[in-house]
Parts: sequence; C-alpha cells; structure tokens
Amino acid sequence: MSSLLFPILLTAAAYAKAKTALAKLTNTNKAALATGMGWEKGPCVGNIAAITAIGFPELCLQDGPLGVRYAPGVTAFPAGITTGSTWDTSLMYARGNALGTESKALGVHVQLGPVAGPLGKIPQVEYEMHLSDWKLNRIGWKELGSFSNDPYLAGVAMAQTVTGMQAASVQACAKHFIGNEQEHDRSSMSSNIDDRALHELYLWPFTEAVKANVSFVMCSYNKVGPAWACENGTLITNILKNELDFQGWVVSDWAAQHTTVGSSNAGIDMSMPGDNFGDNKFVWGVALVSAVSSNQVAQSRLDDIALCILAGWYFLGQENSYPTITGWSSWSTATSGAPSVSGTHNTVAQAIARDGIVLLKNSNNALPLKKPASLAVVGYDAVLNPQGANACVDRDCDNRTLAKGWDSGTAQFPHLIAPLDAIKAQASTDGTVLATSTSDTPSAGDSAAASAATALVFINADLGEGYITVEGNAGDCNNLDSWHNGNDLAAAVAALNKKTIVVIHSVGPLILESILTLPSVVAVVWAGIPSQESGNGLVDVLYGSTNPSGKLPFTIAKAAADYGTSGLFIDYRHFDKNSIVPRYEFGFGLSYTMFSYSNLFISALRAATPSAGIAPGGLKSLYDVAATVSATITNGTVEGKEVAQLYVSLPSDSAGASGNPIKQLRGFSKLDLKPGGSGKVVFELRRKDLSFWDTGNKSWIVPTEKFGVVIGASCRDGRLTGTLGS
Ligand SMILES: *[C@@H]1O[C@H](CO)[C@@H](O)[C@H](O)[C@H]1NC(C)=O
Ligand SMILES: *[C@@H]1O[C@H](CO)[C@@H](O)[C@H](O)[C@H]1NC(C)=O
Ligand SMILES: *[C@@H]1O[C@H](CO)[C@@H](O)[C@H](O)[C@H]1NC(C)=O
Ligand SMILES: *[C@@H]1O[C@H](CO)[C@@H](O)[C@H](O)[C@H]1NC(C)=O
Ligand SMILES: CC(=O)N[C@H]1CO[C@H](CO)[C@@H](O)[C@@H]1O
Repeated sequence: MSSLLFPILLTAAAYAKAKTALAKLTNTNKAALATGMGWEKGPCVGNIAAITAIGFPELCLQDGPLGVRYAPGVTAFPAGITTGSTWDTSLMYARGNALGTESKALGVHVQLGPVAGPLGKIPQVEYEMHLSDWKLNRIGWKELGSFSNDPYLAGVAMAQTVTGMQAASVQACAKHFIGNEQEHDRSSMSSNIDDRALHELYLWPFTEAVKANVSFVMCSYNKVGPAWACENGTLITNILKNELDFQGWVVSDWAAQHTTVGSSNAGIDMSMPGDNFGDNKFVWGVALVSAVSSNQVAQSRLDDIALCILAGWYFLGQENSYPTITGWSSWSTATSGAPSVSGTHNTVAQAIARDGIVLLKNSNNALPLKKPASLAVVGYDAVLNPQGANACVDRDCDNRTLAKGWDSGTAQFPHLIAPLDAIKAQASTDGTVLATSTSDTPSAGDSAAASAATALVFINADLGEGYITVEGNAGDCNNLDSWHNGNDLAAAVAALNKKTIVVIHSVGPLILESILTLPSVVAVVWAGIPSQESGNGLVDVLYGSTNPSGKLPFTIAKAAADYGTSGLFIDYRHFDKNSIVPRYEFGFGLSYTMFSYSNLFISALRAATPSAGIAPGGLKSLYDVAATVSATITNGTVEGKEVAQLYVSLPSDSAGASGNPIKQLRGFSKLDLKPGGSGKVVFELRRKDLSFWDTGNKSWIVPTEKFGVVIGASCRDGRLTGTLGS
C-alpha cells in the first residue's frame, strides 16, 4: 500500500485509528497481523490471531465466491458465469450484498471473492505448459467465480459484487492476481502476457474492483515471468499499488508465497494460511521479524503492512460490534446454534438462475411450453443425485443435475431444486402427462421420447479445481464436448421425437454442432450453473412466465479450434480478426419477443486535459466521461428484458496503436419493457473506454481519429451504427 495515497480512500477517522493502533504494536505483533495462524488452526480457511491490546479480534477469511463455504444454512448462489450471463447490474449487486450479509452474520470478516478471469481460456486437448506460452481452459471455471471472458463485462460484475459485499461491511477480495488461467501446473507455469494485453484485458477487471474500493486482492499461484505472481514487485507494487492506486492489502493465495524477503519486498501484505497447509513452517511470522532486524525488509514496509490490514478493518466499520463465529467451523460438520443467515436470498438466487438463462435456438416458437398434453423429460442431468445434493465432497462428481462445479468455491446446498422437480409441479398444474428417463445411456430414453409430443433432453459439462480429478478432468477440461455422451443422448431422443428441446448445464461453452444439425432439435437452452434454484428458474423460462433475457458472456464456436488466445485477440476479438463465423456469438440470446432500436445519439468527444497521453498515476481523468451515446429500445409483443450492448472500434491505425481489435464491448444496459413501452439506454464512455495502452511510453492514449460506435443486441447483431469524434 502506498501510505501517501492512503487518506484519499479511507476516512480520516479510520486512518487515525489505524495509526493509533499501530503505535501500540511490536514488530512481533505486526508480523502476526500479517501471518495466518496455520492451516486448520481456526474456524475459517484463513485466520489471523487476535491482538487484544488494540481490541483486534481473531480475523476470519473464508471461501468463497458463490457462498460461505462449510457454513450451515447459507444460500448457494449461482456461479459467476450465470451471473455474468444476466448482464444485470442490479442482480450482480444483490448477489454481492446477499453474500456479504450472510458472511457478516456468520462472523466472516473477509469474503474470498469475487473472481476475475480466466479470460483467455478455452480448452485445448493438448495442455503441456511452456514458459513462452500459456494454455486454455473453459471460461468460468476458476472457482466457478468468473463472470465472462470479456474484461469489460467481468469488470462491471466485479465492481458491482465488491460494492454490494462491502456495503454489508464485509471486506471483498478480488482474485487471482494475475494470469491464473489454468489449473494444470498452476504452481509452476508462467502466464507470459505482453504489456498491452495485460492492461487492456487481464488487469481490466481488477482495475474496476480497485475503483470500487475493494479491500484486498489475492495474488495467484502461477508465475508471471520468472517470478511467481506473489513475488513479482513490478506487478504488485508498481502496477497494482502505484499505477492502479490500490490502497488495500494483498494476500497470498493459500501457500502461493515462496520467500520471506522476496514476497515482502514485492509488496504483499498477508501470508495465508500461514504455513504450507499444516506443515507448521511459516514463511512470515518470526521470519519476517528477523528479516526486518537484519534490514532485508525495511521497517517502513512492515509498518505499511500492519497499517493497511488494520485500516481495512476500521474502514468497513468491523470494529463496531461485529458478529463472532458461533456454532460452525470449516473443520467440523457439527453445528450448534449457528445463526440462520439466508433470509430471502433464495429469491436473488432464483432471479439469477432465471435471468441468466440464454435461449440459443427456438424454431417455430417451440418455447414457451403451453400446457402440453404430454412431455418427455430425458437425461441424468434432469434429476437430483439420489444420494443428495451435497453427497460429493466439494461437488467432486457429475452425478445427475449439474448446479455447481467442483472446487474450493463451493458452498453446501440448503436444497437443490432439480429441473424434474419443478417440471413435475408445473405438469401437475397443467394436467401434462410426463414420461421420464433419467439415465445418460442414449437408448434408455427411447420409450419416453417416443411417447410424448415434446421432449426435453438435459445434458451437461462440468469443470472444477485441479486438486480433484473428476472423470479424467483434472480441473481443466479435456475437450469442449458435453459429458456422458450428451450429444448422443440428444441425438437419440431427436431421432424419435420431432419436438426435441435441449437444455444444457455447463461451466462455459461447448461444441453443439452435432445436435444443431438435427431438424428435430427445435430449441436449445443454455442454463449455465444455476445452483440451488435450478429447476425453479428454468421452469419460469420454459413455460414463459418470464421471458428469457440472458445473453452469452462468451462465444460458442462451431469447433474448438476456432478459439484464439493470442495477445489481445481472445473470444469475439479473435473471431472478428480472422473472419471466423461463430455458432452463437458473444452477447447473443433470443427472447420470446422482438425489440427494435432507434434514435441513436452520439455526443461530441469532450476535450480532456491532458488531451492525449495519461501517465500512470494520473488515472483519475481516465474515468472522466468523454462522450455519451444513447438510443431508444422499443418493446415487442410480450413483456421482456433486453440487453442493449455498445461496441466501440478504435481507429484502425491510430498513432502507436496498430492492430486494435475490430470492436470491443464498452457498455451495456438491461431494460424491462412492457408491451406498449419503450425505454432509453444511455452509455457514458469514459476516457479509458476509448483508449489503448501505449507500451512505448506506458500510458493510456485516446486516439484522435474517428471511433466506430455500434449499439446492438449482440456483438454481431448491430442495430444502430455511427461515429464518434472527428
Ligand atoms: C470509493 O471510495 C471513495 C473515497 O472514499 C468514494 O468517493 C467512492 O464513492 C467509493 N466508491 C465506491 C464504489 O464505493
Ligand atoms: C513480473 O511481471 C512482469 C509483467 O508481466 C514481467 O514482465 C516481469 O518479467 C516479471 N518479473 C519477474 C521478476 O518475473
Ligand atoms: C457418483 O457416481 C459414481 C459413478 O457412477 C459412483 O461411483 C459414486 O458412488 C457416485 N457418488 C455419489 C456420492 O453420488
Ligand atoms: C506516447 O508515444 C506516442 C508515440 O508512440 C506519442 O504519440 C504520444 O504522444 C506519447 N504520449 C505521451 C504522453 O508521451
Ligand atoms: C415493436 C412492437 O411490437 N411494438 C409494440 C409495443 O406495444 C404496442 C402496444 O401494444 C404495439 O402497438 C407496438 O406494435
């Protein structure tokens, strides 16, 4: 942390309190503040010992981004990717706030989320790591937290989540900094990202979290260059703390810290879990005190570390009657007297599960279903694991409906409404005769499929963290196919049923060509990773009580080889550059109605001082509004929500910036429109949104030529086109 900038973020009162408390601490106290107590030495996954002399309690850091891990009675929220696919800032905020509220009630001071990235990730079959390149994974995998592989969409979701969480007085943690793009060899591989891609893509979501005053950032397991991310001073001190003005603290991912002196001098502020998962060897603690005594680490560095940990705690008011941990521990399944914390957060979980659903295909209005006389429901993904929703530890299996992936970011399901449970309830209301087959063997569903006018087939594709291998997938995925031969199951049903609707639960994109070429597959629904309210959210959309309004937060390609990861050209940027036609483009999603776009307005480009380069440290003017773009969206025939998206094209060869992506997302807005209604979307473009990162002089530059502006319903469905600037 840069002490110089400290008072800008913190209230004078919080700063003064931290200074006063610091003056009472010995170096041993200060090092203890910065060092976890050791693995499983407290109720949380990370614990800092209390310092009673200053009234500082034992501090609890707890997983994870989708719910309070190991705690009883919590809400299990939908994954980041399903939150991202809502494109709904109010739901992003509501989820963050509900997570924060549950954390606080349970006595958690620091919630280990949200997650930025992976961004460049789409799986490839081969995945040997070389220092000179980096490999691919399915988007959305990293602790199931990541919102999108587009940095702008991910950045908005990060900021909303942080703001929501911290409004509940819980410190949020933006992670994993940086380039933590795969599980394979995650502690030894290096993500070598060039400076422009670093700034324009990988840093972007972190920057937005920092702007939202995120209390801390977690450095990641991987290397970035020769040094590990937690030991790289260029990244942590020069870029994160100085260039981005980050004023909180940096914590190591669990055992991602390697050296006492190197990590301190690189700028990290907390060592977690303290020892290396229970070996009782502490990289900091007394070793850090010795390093200060021997002048290998400056006294001012240790003071800075302690000051910012204290200040974050004061800043969020955590010294004021904060709940203590009662009746639960990460290391025991026994609970007694733990508070009930979930309140009505199931409504937030259901709204996200529902509004994150993306309708990919809908021929002849096959959906919504209207009181069908008969309906077949086929596939193991339609039902609950008979051994229970939490039967697999950290969700380390793909046994029946997929509602969470496997990883340290899981939470216990309080309940899990499987698709068939919710469909049964609706069928009973409608008098629909249901035929079910809940096997993943293609021929098993034959009689069900043949007996009904319409068939719903459920398929999935799981993913998780590398400490567990599930069905041969060691965290990363081996390919982009559905699991358990889902495509064959869908084809078998489609061979017998002319109205086959495919529902997909998956962590990210998968290749659907063999299904989509079948004329009997009339509709395809991507239902993401919906968590506990899965079936409820799905039925809302399948039966049309809610119009689908999710949009893809990634591209679905026709073939795995169509994805790219080189430099700036990830996801749609790569498809655009190489003229590859995707199957379903980024931002795509159908509705049960049509929306029309009109009245494009583009303001003049406002002059700024300085008008061209903005040097590091002069970041503030980068967030000044440089131009405003607006449009009118008009309803269709039924009520529905539309996500209007703004894409900006930098001039193709402006000074210093050849090779810009053809277009990039720079705004979005979701409107709820009744029949007969229309609404205005207004996009405020900040200077940064119109800049490129100049690697020569290390600054953001706004080009002086004209920008292309497109407002559309996806990245390839532009409805209104104009230019900005002169
Ligand atoms: C971040 O903190 C600053 C300074 O206290 C404040 O002006 C700003 O509104 C905060 N931002 C958010 C998103 O809370
Ligand atoms: C730290 O990260 C930067 C930015 O990616 C990289 O250029 C540099 O080589 C890394 N430094 C070390 C010592 O690994
Ligand atoms: C999950 O499925 C596997 C393979 O069928 C089976 O061996 C295992 O017992 C199941 N576990 C649970 C907890 O459902
Ligand atoms: C950065 O370098 C470019 C040329 O590469 C130049 O046009 C621009 O004015 C420079 N900006 C600053 C702030 O030095
Ligand atoms: C585009 C569209 O369908 N607009 C409709 C909005 O609702 C009014 C009133 O129902 C209709 O007249 C419009 O045609």
